[in-house]
Amino acid sequence: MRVRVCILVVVALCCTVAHAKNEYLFAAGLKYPDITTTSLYDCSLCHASGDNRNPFGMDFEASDHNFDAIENEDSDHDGFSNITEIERLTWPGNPLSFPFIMGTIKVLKPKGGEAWSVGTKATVTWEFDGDVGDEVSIELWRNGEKVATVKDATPNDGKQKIKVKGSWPRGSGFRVRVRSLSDLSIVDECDASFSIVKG
Ligand SMILES: [Ca+2]
Ligand SMILES: [Ca+2]
Repeated sequence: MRVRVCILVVVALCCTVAHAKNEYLFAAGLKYPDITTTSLYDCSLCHASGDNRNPFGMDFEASDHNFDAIENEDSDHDGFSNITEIERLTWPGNPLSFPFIMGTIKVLKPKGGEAWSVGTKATVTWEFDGDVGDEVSIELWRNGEKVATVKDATPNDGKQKIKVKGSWPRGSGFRVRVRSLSDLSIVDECDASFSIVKG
């Protein structure tokens, strides 16, 4: 009986100590549930080693353990705020860990619903974000199949006039795609289809 009580006391003490140490980690998990299934859900979120805090841990302590107060700080000075790093699942206390920013392209024009007349010039516009490179290609697609590469390579300046060719099929279901030449996976298509009509 005495042995069992001792074991219970030891277990209880261990749990209390462990709980005290992990209290802030539990709080982090409650605050940011997405991290709980990742390697971020660990003492090293705030600690470099043992009791030594990393920059995020130091800011967390200085804020009186208030995650909200340091979300917009960039504790490790890697150019990404703590909340951005936590949302992207990189370490907010380690400058060698930061989000990979993939470029994006968004085709603005044509919007869809237009009718391009053969022989006239149509305008394609797009915007981009992140590292998309200096040049893009412009492609004409119809019902999921590529009709033509309208421009092999044109400066990524957000605007290009293109001549509507008589050799292209006419009818509905056309879309334009603008694609990065430095990363062919960065591509966008206009939101809705347009028509090509006789000039
Ligand atoms: Ca950072
Ligand atoms: Ca970082």
